[in-house]
Amino acid sequence: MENLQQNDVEIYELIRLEELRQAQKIRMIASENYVSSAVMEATGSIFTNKYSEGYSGKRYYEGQQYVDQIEDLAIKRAKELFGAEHVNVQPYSGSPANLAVYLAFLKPGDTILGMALPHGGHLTHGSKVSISGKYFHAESYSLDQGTGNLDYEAIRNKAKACMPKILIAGHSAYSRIPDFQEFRKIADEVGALLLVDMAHFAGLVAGGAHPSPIPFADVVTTTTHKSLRGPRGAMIMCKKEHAQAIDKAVFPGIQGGPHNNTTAAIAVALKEASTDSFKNYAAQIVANAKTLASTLIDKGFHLVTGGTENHLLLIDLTNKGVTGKVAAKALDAAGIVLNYNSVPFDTRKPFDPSGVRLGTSAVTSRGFSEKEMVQTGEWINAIVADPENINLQQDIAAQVATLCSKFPAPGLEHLSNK
Ligand code: DSN
Repeated sequence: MENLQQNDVEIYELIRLEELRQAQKIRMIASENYVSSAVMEATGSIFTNKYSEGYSGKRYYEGQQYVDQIEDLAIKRAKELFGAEHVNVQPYSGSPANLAVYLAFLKPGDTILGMALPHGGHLTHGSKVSISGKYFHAESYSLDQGTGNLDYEAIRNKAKACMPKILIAGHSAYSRIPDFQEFRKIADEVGALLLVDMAHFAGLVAGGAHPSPIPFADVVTTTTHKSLRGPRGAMIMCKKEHAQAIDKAVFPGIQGGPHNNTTAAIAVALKEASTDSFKNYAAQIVANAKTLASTLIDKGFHLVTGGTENHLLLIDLTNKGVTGKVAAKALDAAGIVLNYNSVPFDTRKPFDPSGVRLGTSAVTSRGFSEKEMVQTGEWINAIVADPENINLQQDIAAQVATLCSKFPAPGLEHLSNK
């Protein structure tokens, strides 16, 4: 980055510091990952210079000879990987993707039904502070209070009571596999479209480590940068009959020109995600999450739903006498980065909730396996037991950095021994 160093040393140095942070810490924010150098190169390519409102073969500006080819390739690869009938790769990220789906099928005031945010849903699934809850009549379903699992009879009853136009499945903080067939049945019983937001587990679906929602849903949205390990972006996949409505909603409905550098990088990530090594990666993400879950359960941690079937764990720390925020900050100081998170039926506020959420997509990208997960669980246990102990945090942070140096993260291999 010689040019950057010369032109803007402040930004240059901050990027170098962030590289070190990502190299030396155990990154367990469930929505984050490390992209390959190939994805990074495409993201930083000269396609960032090009405008291309419209779709392949029907653009509003000239000079699209190569843009059309990258967008066509990204779409073809997504269709093959996920078995989708129609794919739009232009949404800037997950929130605009979901908004485009609402614009395609709803009028202001229409009813949507999604998982409540404090129970693991996403802001854009109808939270009152999001446009999805302000412009539409948003109803929500909760998890079963006893098990922490999805309760399909409760969802069915809620759907029959509010008759949504769109039923939303998918989540940001739920560690089990949804029954997409059951969601389909409920949607059909009330005449709703079924939208599945698979942003968190798209990589697991791509790698065969999680059932696919594609055969059951009318529309599936996903970001491309979580377990799928691509650039910051999103895709919408849908049945052919909805193709025109979705495309019109993305452009010109809510967006202008697509970010072609991102589209190029999505295409690269989709190629990577169709390899056998990505299948192994997806399986290892889940194996790592299960190992971490059992390590923590053995140490008396209370995991919502009692465990995990995907990449993430949601831990209720109430029995440990520590809030999620205190634990998250202490763990960050010890080199283990995660986020504080509400747990279902939380009695605390979202900015200082009872739980933490963590995921294994990023650490698995750097090669952590079961042994490192057990070690990570032991460190988490030690910090949570004594969250004010600065010496302990520093001691563990040094051990974390040593461990990380043995597992070079994709794109940061040159820093692994610093
Ligand atoms: N912010 C993402 C997450 O952390 O789950 C969802 O958009």
